[in-house]
Amino acid sequence: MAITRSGAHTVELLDKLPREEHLEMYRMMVLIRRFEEMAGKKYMEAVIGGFCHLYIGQEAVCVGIQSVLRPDDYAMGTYREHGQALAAGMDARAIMAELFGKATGVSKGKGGSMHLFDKSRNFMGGDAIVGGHLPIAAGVGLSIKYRAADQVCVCYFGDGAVNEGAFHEALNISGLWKLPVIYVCENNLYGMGTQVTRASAVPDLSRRVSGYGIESAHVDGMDLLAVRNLAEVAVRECRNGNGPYFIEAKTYRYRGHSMADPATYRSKDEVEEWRVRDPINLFERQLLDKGLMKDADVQRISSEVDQLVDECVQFAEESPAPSPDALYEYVYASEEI
Ligand SMILES: Cc1ncc(C[n+]2csc(CCOP(=O)(O)OP(=O)(O)O)c2C)c(N)n1
Ligand SMILES: [Mg+2]
Repeated sequence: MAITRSGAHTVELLDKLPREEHLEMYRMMVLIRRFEEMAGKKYMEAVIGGFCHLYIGQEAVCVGIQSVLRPDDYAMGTYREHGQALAAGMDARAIMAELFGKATGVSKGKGGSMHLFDKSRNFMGGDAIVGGHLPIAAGVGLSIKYRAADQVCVCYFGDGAVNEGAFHEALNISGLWKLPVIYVCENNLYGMGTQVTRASAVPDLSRRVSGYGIESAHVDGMDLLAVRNLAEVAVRECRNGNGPYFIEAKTYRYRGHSMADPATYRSKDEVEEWRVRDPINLFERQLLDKGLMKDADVQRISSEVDQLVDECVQFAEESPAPSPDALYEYVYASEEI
């Protein structure tokens, strides 16, 4: 029988975790924000081509989740996966180079923004098909179980994916076979321009999995420590063989669905209401109030991150485009990645 419950209270985590861990999570959220602002700028300059979906506003979700994973755990996401890839420890320079379509990119310039991949970090990619990677996550979960390992696989997706057939097939088999997969639904209220209440018969998404015997919970996705707290529970359950686990993180994207979307389907007031609870500002305030961070730390992290993002752009600009000979490489799985 599935249980639905809200994320646990989080304030104790402020005391419990070492200061360095807090600062690293803060730094990662700032890096994701600045990296994406730069990606948006470079897209508008037509330096980045193809699609580009920004994660700005949702940073606390992936940083909170990834912060409790081990390096040998797996993660995968949608086309909105820059932040998840960074939080999984992938090289920011190689991610930017991928966005620029360069040979030094994480997918050798063949994938672009929606197909970031890194075997060394067990990041199994972005995926452009809504719901398409959920069965893949179930497959990774099956491989973990088959090997009797205690890894977990995190699968990030949006509120739009819960209405896809692949979602229900993946959750059913995961529930039946007790696979160690943490399904993280980032409910940012919209699938492109369609509000979740206009697309889902049951808009309380954490209840949608009750038919599959999967434990589920929802959490304030703007509160980093709330996300981390719930992620700890989910990871523990999955490592102990009590998976899968479903997390609904209630969050918001400030930008349009993609760079091509002026977001006219929602009011400016709504965006501003969410910005008041900006995840980076909220966590910064918590750390400053607790004395875990000083204004000088904020300045230092800000300039270090800006420098890194500038290095990313320089690296991407100076990198070569893939050679025409590379066109047929990696078409078949036999080649080493
Ligand atoms: C199977 C499929 N149907 C439709 C699309 C077009 N499409 C791309 S993104 C998207 C909206 C998905 O919204 P959601 O799952 O909430 O994720 P978000 O973009 O909000 O992160 C749609 C319909 C697609 N890529 N794949
Ligand atoms: Mg959405």
